[in-house]
Amino acid sequence: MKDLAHLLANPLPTDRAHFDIAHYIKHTPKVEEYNLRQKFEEWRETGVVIFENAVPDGLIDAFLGDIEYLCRNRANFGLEVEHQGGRYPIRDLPVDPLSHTGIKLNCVERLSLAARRLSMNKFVCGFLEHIFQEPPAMLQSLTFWRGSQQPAHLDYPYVSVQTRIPHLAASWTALEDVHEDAGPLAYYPGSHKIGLIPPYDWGDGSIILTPESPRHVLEFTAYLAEQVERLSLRQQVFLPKRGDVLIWHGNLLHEGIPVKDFSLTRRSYVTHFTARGSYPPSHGAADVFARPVMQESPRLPSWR
Ligand SMILES: O=C(O)CCC(=O)C(=O)O
Ligand SMILES: [Fe+2]
Repeated sequence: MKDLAHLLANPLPTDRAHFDIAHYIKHTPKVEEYNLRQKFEEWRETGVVIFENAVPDGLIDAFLGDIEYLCRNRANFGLEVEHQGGRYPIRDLPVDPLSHTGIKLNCVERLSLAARRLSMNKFVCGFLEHIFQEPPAMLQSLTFWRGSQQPAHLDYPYVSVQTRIPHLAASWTALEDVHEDAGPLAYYPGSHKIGLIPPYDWGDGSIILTPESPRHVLEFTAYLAEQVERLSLRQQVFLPKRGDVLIWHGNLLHEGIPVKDFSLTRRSYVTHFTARGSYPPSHGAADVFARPVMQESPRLPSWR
């Protein structure tokens, strides 16, 4: 069972108290285009780093082209989509996949080469290699056309296929400039620190949500809202430009804030990562480029 003892026994190596950033940076042979020490310190303090203008424009265009093609031709596709608590093959979604807030397209990388390339961004993967102290492996992606309006949460109770639960981080790529009324991403700097928010018990000591969990997501949401109040956590809204990428720690509290103007899109692409050594063997290739394309589906334009 994944319980508190599992959490405590498997921290990220760089979250261990004795991890010395200055010593590590002095001895790593990897040279980065950015100030690694500064980014590392920001990460430790806030649980977030941001790389501006980190994605080539053409790749974003190719990805958006794939999504538009997929949605225009959705009768031919079975990709999973989440909408109002339900999961549907995209061909059966009762609404236009690009029309409503809160809709998530799951794992488009199964169909889109552009998605795989977006996930394996060099800044993201390079930085995560420092954080994990081993190469990262992509777990899954989520594509948003509009704001998610998802209340403040932590990802690890939901993203829990990795063999060591704390070996988790995510990247959030802006596919357009994000307007403050479009329901941007927000986060609570510093909330990732071990020992600050006590891990939530989903029942019988489980730290992850399972189909048998007696606790409901709404109870988790209420618990986290209490913690925000108790710890006076400060919300930081992220208003990126197209091509900016934010990486968050797997224990960082974050949310999609309410949409104020429903005419606005908020196109973004999220990838969850684990360390290669925590990638579940049952999930096939750890290298996303070695994974097969989803069967019985036409290829999206970026493969051609
Ligand atoms: O983009 C958002 O609004 C929230 C995304 C999120 O929480 C996630 O993908 O884990
Ligand atoms: Fe999340």
